[in-house]
Amino acid sequence: MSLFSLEGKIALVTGSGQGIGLALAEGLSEAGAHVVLNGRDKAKLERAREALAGAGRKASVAAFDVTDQKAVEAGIAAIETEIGPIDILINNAGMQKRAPITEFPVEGWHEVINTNLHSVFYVTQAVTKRMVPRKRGKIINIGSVMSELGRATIIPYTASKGAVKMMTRGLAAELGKYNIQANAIGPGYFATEINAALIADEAFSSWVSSRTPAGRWGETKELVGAAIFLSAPASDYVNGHLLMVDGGLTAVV
Ligand code: GCO
Ligand code: CA
Repeated sequence: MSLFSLEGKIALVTGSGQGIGLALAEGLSEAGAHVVLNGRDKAKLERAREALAGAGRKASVAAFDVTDQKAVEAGIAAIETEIGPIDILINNAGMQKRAPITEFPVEGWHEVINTNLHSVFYVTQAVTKRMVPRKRGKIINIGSVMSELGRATIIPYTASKGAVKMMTRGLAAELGKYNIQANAIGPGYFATEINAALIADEAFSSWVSSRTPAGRWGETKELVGAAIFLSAPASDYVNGHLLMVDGGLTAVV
């Protein structure tokens, strides 16, 4: 079995109806995993599942709101009984809101923290309760270059992604002895739905290209290799690592 094969593995990717989550689900299914697509919009997930099935991939849908702890527990229990044991969890669900701290709406703070951080606690708790007795598993949290760097107008998002980095280290500390590897991926600037406004902003878009050694924005399929690596036996001795996929942005001034 190749060090990078996911054959026979079940992988849950939260927030995988679109954007980075869908790209990761497609990539893991190409590496052989049975992917479970998650989000709140069942119809959108069904369309994504049909597209994967059309390409001969194994895919299922588990629609539940990752910010609702009871729905998460029920959703994870249903996956494990109806589909099988979750081997790989990618905590990808996330959102972005931009405004200066002086005028950032309080409900916006709560929405970002609920979606980007509380969800990681709820889903990871429900999944690891079942992974620990099996003594195997892979947790991959989607952090960000903002896990390490600050940028004006996105303080709630940045706080959530810094916390995701530290949760990853805590999970590595606690779960390593059960042969569960917890790691994170830190995307740089990718052309996804949450960044549409940034891409449309000529000045910002060219700033990203000049600030990034690769000299360009990333394409979501360029995150797949890191996700397969951290989901596969190839990373069985990698714990608590935040793997930046950012064209070099965080490596340079
Ligand atoms: C922004 C962007 C960033 C990146 C994301 C990459 O407003 O600066 O949304 O937050 O897209 O963090 O990981
Ligand atoms: Ca660091």
